[in-house]
Amino acid sequence: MEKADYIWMDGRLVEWDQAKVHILTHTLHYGNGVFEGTRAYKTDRGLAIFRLEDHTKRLLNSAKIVAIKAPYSLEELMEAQIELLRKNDFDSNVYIRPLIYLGYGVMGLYHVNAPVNVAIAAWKWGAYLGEEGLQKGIRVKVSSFARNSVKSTMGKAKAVANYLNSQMAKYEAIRAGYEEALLLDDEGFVAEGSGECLFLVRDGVLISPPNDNSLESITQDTIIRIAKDMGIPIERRRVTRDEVYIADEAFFTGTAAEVTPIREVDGRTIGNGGRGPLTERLQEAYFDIVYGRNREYDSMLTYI
Ligand code: PPE
Repeated sequence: MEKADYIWMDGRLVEWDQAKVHILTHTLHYGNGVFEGTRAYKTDRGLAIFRLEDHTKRLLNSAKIVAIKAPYSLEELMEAQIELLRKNDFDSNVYIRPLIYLGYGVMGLYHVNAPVNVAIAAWKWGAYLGEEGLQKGIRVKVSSFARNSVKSTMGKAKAVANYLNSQMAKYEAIRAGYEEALLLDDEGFVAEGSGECLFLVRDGVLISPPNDNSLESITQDTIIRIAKDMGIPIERRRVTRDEVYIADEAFFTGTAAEVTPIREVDGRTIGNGGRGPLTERLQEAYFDIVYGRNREYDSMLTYI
């Protein structure tokens, strides 16, 4: 990865190479921590963070869910992210990664006495599933791993521990020659990708599963708002894997993945085998918004 100058740690800007933790950091051993992934885009009016407040709210909600007392307020965390981007003086798009974690000083599973630390890093991160993926679409495999069950984990939290499952699904998909995994829930309905939500298009209708078994995705919400504004009919309902196979179009959404078309699932070609027409329209509209080219959505941007 490409280094930046500074990382924000507990209220201080620390040089990138000095941003270290103790080996007995609680989160490293027991996996209780929460994070965000937020992008900032280089617009005509400078760098702008996309939906900063929504991402930061979700970070604090995640902490609440896993019973970590965040030591900073919403305003302080938003300000910290802005400060980090200003001090690093980036000349391109960046990805921002805030992390609330349990630090050094207490071991054992009873976590509430462990110190709570916060770090925010930002770095240049290009197309998550490749530049070609954004244009031509990616190949996806339905995972042998079920998405974390709501009976034993809490998927409304963007919790560090939830990502072991995502990692295993991603690893399996890549090893099998695909680019991304699609996870079903424990009843067999489509849940989400390893780090994305799924959309289908059938007969001009945009379909996305509800968030009972997926992260409450900010990109998914953005696409739904765009589609509403375009007058495109939207359905939030459960989807099975065979419905994905016969969709006219399919795509993934996520902060990192942005809007990535899906051209194949389990050896079945989706639609025309490339980026579908509605996918392309929504993708274009999404990029117009994040790059500040559509003033109607300017309230989603925080200019640095
Ligand atoms: N589901 C999961 C499991 C998920 O991790 C993400 C984001 C989403 C859906 C989409 O959420 P949103 O970004 O709010 O639209 N995944 C992040 C992690 C990527 C990584 O590899 O790290 C991201 O896109 O930033």
